[in-house]
Formats: sequence, structure tokens, C-alpha cells
Amino acid sequence: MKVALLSGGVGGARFARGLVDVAGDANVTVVGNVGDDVEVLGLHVSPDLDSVVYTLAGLNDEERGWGRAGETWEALGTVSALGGEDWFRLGDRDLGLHLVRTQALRAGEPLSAVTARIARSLAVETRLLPATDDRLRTWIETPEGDFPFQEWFVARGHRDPVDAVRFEGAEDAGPAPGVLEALERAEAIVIAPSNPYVSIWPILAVRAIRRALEARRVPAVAVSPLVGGRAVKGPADRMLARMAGGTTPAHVAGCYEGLIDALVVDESDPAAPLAVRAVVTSTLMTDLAASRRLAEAVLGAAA
Ligand code: FO1
Repeated sequence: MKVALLSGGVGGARFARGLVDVAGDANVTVVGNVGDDVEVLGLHVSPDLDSVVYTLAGLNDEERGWGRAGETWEALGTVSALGGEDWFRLGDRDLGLHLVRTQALRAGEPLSAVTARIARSLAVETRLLPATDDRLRTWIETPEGDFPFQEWFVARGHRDPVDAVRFEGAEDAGPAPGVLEALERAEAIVIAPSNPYVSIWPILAVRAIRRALEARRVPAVAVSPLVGGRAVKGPADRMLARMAGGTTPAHVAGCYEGLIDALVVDESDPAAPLAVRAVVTSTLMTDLAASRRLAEAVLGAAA
């Protein structure tokens, strides 16, 4: 079955690995979030694309969740010693990728092209596309002020409660080459167990992508990022509580109104009826086998 997967970083990457294992590389296109891209030390970092590519290449750090396994921090140590920008931690191995990407972008190569090249070089055969090649940045609105995503997430430890999110540049952003074709050709559209507000909404903020989902002729299935009403990692539960009014599957489904036909929810979450079909299974991806089982349940829900 041909699948288009909308994905954020860590949770999405884990799910992508299981999905690719079940459906095969040739059948999966991952459309990744770029709203949390950031320029650090003059380098363009695309954390969510990198989480997917590192995970599919088997190079990711499982424990930290982001970046590469076996990482060292010598360059960052020098940056700190020189009083440089060290709030966003770039490891030595990771830095190499950012150097290559930044140089390519400066030379005029679109993000989609350099992403494909990096994936190929790391022997990743799954198609990975940024949602857009245009500049699109997530901003977080809080009682303490508005912050660019990574400033809120990393520098401020995502502690400020979130009143709203907005996506700078989304109005003028077009889908990256291949994104609409992947959505049109897909036999199922899947939304990964990622934070709806800051991982999936930035993708849907590209108007043509949202329209493609609204006009779909194939099933669209989202996976809830909650287990027992709590986010496995990150601030999704606090954001849902404050912005949607609760942390049940219904609140997650509400984030994708008109865009999905089924929501895959964890067995520990309340089984109240939803506006879309609920598919109950274990969603915790503790290892590859668990990610595979979840992917099978999702494909089953789309069949
Ligand atoms: N997350 C942190 O909490 N602290 C960091 O210093 C940090 C650095 C970093 C560097 C490269 C990269 O690809 C990701 C990095 N992340 C870091 C993770 C990232 O901020 C978030 O996980 C995603 O943006 C949310 O999806």
C-alpha cells in the first residue's frame, strides 16, 4: 500500500521506521515538518527532517531522542569557551550534516534537493520531503511573549504555557516538489504520533497540503501522540489541555477536524466515541517490533 506520512521529529521518526519496515521503502513518502528549523552559528538546522533521516539510517541516539548516537561535543566546547551561541547543542557528528546543508542552501539548492541528497548519501531509500522549500517558521505565543519555536522549546525549556501557535511565511509557502504528487498517489495518508500543534500543523499550514487532505479520496489516519492522556515526550499534553481544553482522544481528533477518517489511540486512553473512527491498540513504540505493530494497526485502519 502506498503511504504518505506527515511527520514531526522523534515520535514521527520512530513510527516511520516501523512503517517502512512493514510497507517497504518504495511505498512510503515522508513529508516532514520544517516549522522548527533554526539558524544556529550561521548554520541551517532542520531538526525534524534530521530525526527522520538519522532514524531511518540507524544513526539516531535512541536515549536523547534527537541527534546522532555516539556523539561528541568538542566543537560545542570550543564555542562555549569562546562565548559563542551554545544554547542549541550541535554535536560534532551532527555538525557535518548542517555544514553540508547550509553550504548547499547558500549555493541556491532547494531544501528538498539537499535533503534527498543527504538521505541518499546515508543509504536511506525512503523518500523524505520537507513540507515546503520556502521559509516557514513556527512561533509560540505565551503570556511571557512570542518566541521562535526553538527559543521556547530549548532555551526556555518549553515551560511557558502556550496560548497559540502561528506559522510565519505559511501564507506564501508552496508545497515542496513531490509533496502533492505523493498525497495524490497515496492509497493512505497517515499522520504520525507527533505533536499536532508544532509538528503537524506547520505542515498543514501550507495551504495546498491542507487542501489535498480536505479533498482526499483515500483514508486518512492519524495516530494520537498521547498514552494515558500524557505525551510520551514533550509538551503536547500541556498544549492540548490549554488550547483544546483536555487530553482525550477527542481533543486530539479535534486538531484534525475534516482531515482524518480514523484516529489510532492507545488502549490506556478513554474509549468514548469520536467524530471519526477510533482504532484502539498499544501505541507505545519501545522498539522496532512495537513500531512495526503500530504501523500494521494503522495500515489495517486504512484498508
Ligand atoms: N533539543 C534540546 O532539547 N536541546 C538541544 O540543545 C537540542 C539541539 C538539537 C540539535 C540538532 C537537532 O536536530 C535537534 C536538537 N534538539 C535539541 C531537538 C529539537 O529541538 C526538537 O526535538 C525538535 O525541534 C522538536 O521536534
